[in-house]
Amino acid sequence: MRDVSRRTFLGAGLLAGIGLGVGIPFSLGAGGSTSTGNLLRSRLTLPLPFTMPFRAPPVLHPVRSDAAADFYDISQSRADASILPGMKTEIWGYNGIFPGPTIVTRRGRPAVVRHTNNLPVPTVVHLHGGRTPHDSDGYPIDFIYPVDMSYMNQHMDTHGHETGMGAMVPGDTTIGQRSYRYPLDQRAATLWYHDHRMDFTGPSLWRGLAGFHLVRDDEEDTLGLPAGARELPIMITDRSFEATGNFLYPSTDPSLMATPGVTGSFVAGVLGDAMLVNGTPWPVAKIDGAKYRLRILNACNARRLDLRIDPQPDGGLTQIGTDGGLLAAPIRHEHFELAPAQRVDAIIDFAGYKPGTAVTLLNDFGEGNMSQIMRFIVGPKSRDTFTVPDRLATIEPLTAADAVTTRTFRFQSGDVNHTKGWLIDAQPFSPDNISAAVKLGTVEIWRLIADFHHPVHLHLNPFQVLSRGIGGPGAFDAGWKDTIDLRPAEEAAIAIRFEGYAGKYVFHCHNLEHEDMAMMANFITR
Ligand SMILES: [Cu+2]
Repeated sequence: MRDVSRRTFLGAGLLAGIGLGVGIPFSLGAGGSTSTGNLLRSRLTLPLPFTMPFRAPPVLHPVRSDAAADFYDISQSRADASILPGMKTEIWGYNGIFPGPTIVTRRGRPAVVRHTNNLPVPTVVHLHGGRTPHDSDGYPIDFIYPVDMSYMNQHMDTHGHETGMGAMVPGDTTIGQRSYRYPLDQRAATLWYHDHRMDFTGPSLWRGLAGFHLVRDDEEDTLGLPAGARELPIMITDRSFEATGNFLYPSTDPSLMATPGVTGSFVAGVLGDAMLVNGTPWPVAKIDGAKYRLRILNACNARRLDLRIDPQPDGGLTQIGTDGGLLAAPIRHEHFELAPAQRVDAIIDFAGYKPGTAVTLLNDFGEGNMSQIMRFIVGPKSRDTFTVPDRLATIEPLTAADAVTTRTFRFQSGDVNHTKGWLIDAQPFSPDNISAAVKLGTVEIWRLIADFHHPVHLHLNPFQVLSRGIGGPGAFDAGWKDTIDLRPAEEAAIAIRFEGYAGKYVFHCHNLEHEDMAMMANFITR
């Protein structure tokens, strides 16, 4: 039955013709291609950068706690948000806000998050970077159907039966509500939760379904890292807007019920022309002259970022962590490349600037206003006893010698049913195909080969980058990753230690347009 749906969207969405070297739009920066995607221009005048105040998402408190877990409640709902001055933007938000509330938990303390779907369409929640049992991992067809099914029923009646929800074999579904159980027996790290519904993840995140989930632990606590007002979550999303102030997204089927995908050249990826940080366009933050911890997440659908602080602070951008938590030792960078879904945990020392200095977080992969992200206005030098330690955490390095097997996966465009799509090993995603069966407790090497930019994400377990091409890991590959930034015509090798839970999990491209257009596959653990 998946074939029906897949054939429909391939016919409708990809007629523009993707092929190797033909018709793939790239966003070009000074150094060549920087993102695989196409710029979508807003139909209104965007605000000037650095005119709106920075805000952090609120922290979500448990509704109750017992000896076994903390319990949280989230309502996925539509709301009118104030994103542009004097306008309303309809969002889909966790608790009706974008980004959703931040969940903060400790290693080994389970969290149970009950999501209620007050949206018109089915949803799925994935905790990105979470080491989670299969039934709470947000498998793409494990839908939470809406509390109110009227919109779904209406669209199934008109055109959904043959091609959309009606043609799909659902997974483990619930109606209205689902409780996700997260053991969180894992290192402190910057995780995030977001929608993961098969074929429609791109438009769902674009409308706002994303939030931070921070895990803390004793190892991190011993470092005395900047905390409280000096620990800033920074979720970067590019977006485009309709003339009405609503988000603009080029869905083939705006009902998001039947035909997946996006129109025309946007099959390569949707790049917005407004840079939002925690839902605010180009915000400005007033800060102390002191060291800050910035947890930066690239939550863009397709846009890669090249972060730089201007003027350069003392010590540059000191990286202390990555997707999977703290590095073994800090790394100083003058700039930092961040692909969609990746995180960088960084210490920035603002004490070296004269009070009143405007310090800008830049994106050297962007042009015009998209080359800027946010601004800090530095206040007076303030009491600060923190110094970055030489050693941060214990990380066991994985090597090829640890591996029991090597597998190869190719991420590329190619023919399916006489048309083109985004594929892994020439296969479009199907819940029924298993691409790898792995044994828990073993290490494997996966060779990943890309035609264009593909940020490849594995569920369940983090990995270490062993090589890119014939060289070693890149400058931004250190530590435990859950997403690797594969560049055009690049091959990389990663080492994964599979552990935790038996079940079926996905790996996929985190360019969300590629993911929705079938660049996803299953592995099973046993
Ligand atoms: Cu991709």
